[in-house]
Amino acid sequence: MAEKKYTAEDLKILEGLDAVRLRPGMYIGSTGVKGLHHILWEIVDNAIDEAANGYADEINVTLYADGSASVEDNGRGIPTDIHPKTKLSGVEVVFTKLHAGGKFDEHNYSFSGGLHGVGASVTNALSSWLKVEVYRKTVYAMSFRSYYDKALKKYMSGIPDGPLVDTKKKTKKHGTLVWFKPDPAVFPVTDFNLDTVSSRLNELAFLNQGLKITLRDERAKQVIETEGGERAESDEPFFETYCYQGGISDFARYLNDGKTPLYKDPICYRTEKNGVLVEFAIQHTTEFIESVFSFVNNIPTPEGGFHEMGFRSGITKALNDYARSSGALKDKDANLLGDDFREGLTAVLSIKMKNVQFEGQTKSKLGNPEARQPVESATIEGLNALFSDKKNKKVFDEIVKKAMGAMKVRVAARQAKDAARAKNSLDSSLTLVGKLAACSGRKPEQNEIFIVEGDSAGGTAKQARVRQYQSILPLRGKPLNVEKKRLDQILANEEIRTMISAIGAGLGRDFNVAKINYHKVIILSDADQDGMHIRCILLTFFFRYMRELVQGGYVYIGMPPLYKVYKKDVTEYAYDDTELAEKIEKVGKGYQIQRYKGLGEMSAEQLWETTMNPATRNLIQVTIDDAAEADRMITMLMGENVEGRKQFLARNANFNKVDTFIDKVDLEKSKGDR
Ligand code: 28F
Repeated sequence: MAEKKYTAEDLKILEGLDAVRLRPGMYIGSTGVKGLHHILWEIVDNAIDEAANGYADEINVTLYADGSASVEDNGRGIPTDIHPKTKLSGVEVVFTKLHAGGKFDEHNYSFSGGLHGVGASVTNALSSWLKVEVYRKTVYAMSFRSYYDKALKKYMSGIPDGPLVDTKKKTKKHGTLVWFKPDPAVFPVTDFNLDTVSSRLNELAFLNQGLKITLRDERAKQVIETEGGERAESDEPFFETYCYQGGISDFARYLNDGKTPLYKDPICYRTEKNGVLVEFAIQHTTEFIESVFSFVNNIPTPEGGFHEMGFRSGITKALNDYARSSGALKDKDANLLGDDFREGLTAVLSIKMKNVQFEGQTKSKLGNPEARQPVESATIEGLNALFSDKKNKKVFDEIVKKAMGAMKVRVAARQAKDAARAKNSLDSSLTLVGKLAACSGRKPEQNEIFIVEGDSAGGTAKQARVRQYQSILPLRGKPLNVEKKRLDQILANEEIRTMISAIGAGLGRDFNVAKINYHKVIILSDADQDGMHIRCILLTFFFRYMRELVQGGYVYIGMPPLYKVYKKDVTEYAYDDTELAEKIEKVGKGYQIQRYKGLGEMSAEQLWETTMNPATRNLIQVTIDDAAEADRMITMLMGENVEGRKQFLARNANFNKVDTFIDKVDLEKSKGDR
């Protein structure tokens, strides 16, 4: 019997909005802060689609004090007529029917439906209320709400208050407005994060050349500069506009703020190959690390995938060809490696294709093998076209010169390493063993390593630890700031080498997260300026050279308490000033306060209880929410460009250095994490 097979995607359509309520995670990943923003992105995506199809050029997003958000585009407006088959208006279809994968009709040049691609109905199902206005000569309006029906004893999700109505009010506008309030019964936290929203909208503006996106946050005040150059709050709400005539070329420039480019304008190219739209922008700098940011259908793919592979091999092939044709490489010379060409490279790769498949730990890796070849040939074609133009000769000669330099360092470093290994391999391994107090257990999932500021705190931690699963690595003084350092310089640093061998999974492109010895790498430094600096330096190192360690959520920041509040037989610890007030009240009359100036002041027992015991400690998990923003931030804060850093800090003066950094690296606080 020829039975039609239904896939999971088909089933999603068959199910109603109740299913979304029942298992929100299936549709938006989680009901945490990420999921909350996801329902905003579903609406924004539809507006972006309308713009990508050429019908809209402006999108306005507003965040309101009551927790609601609105999105408006100036496109055609969602169809208001009744669909003959469903007997529903286009608006009702969009907000009450689940759409799987390839959104809407086939004729549209639409590539959305990325991560979940379930559409605006999911936003409706997970909102307390949602209102739509469509501007098509007159204003059409429809609203929906979710509520608990006592008689039916069930939750009603995204129910229309009535059919779509033509209010007959004349309008010169055209487009769609969607206004919704995330349901607190679904989301434990319903505050949109201004930073998250603004960086994503900014990114979308880069990815959609010429599109004007505005963001207004009525919960926040606009910060203005007074005549004296001071910063102050104005009476106006926060407002920002993002619009880039240069598209991803402007994106590359933006990422290179604070770096020194090797040539003035990014190299960029755009073409379509076998149904894949490929766009890239490249600009080399005097830095040593590579920063490639890739996107598929406007969705970031920090874990890479087949499109990035094609891009990398395309660059290597095309630039080796150029190096030979320009005479920089002679017949007898070996080809340059991809790594050589990518030293100091900043690149944005943006592709659009149908039926995308995301894979990997964080579902942010493109799993479509068919994407590779089109991207590779588009990259080669683009670079060939650009370097056959005489006026670009200087640019390409600079790139080859930089790559030749990288190659020479690479060869020299290899020789030095081999020589060193042959001479005193025993020596170096002994010093490594001396510093690290390794745990006895052999299960990486259970093991943790504390990287501790200072030998004395390191000593206390060694006494306090449970040696079965806790390793201690004390750091003497400030570790090396790896930003702006070449790999060979970084490897010359003993503390860094110790960390690499302790973690045990290699470094840089060779880093293999499957090999890590610890599933918790915990940075433990004092709660003062020096401690924060050390924390920044270590995070920079992990971000640049063990990115997957951070992406996988294996990096944590240990939070020692700031105060001990005690009397006779009660002791309480406070981790910040608000908590201090609470704890004083709790301990009551006759309390005493000790302020910890550093980890070193604690006894082994205290350190165990407050900072190391999984049942009672505070750990902050470090994750990367927005790799491009984090990269820019680190360049600004950790690099040598003093002027750039000053400007950056002036613009972000409300936060101190570390707060800004950490904000971007998105922290989740967990008390008692086991
Ligand atoms: C603020 C969020 O959602 N904008 C949208 C359109 C335009 C069309 C459309 C959307 C109707 C039933 C498929 C118009 N005219 N912004 C938005 N703008 N959806 S969503 O059509 C969806 C169809 O199912 C549109 C002609 N074709 C399409």
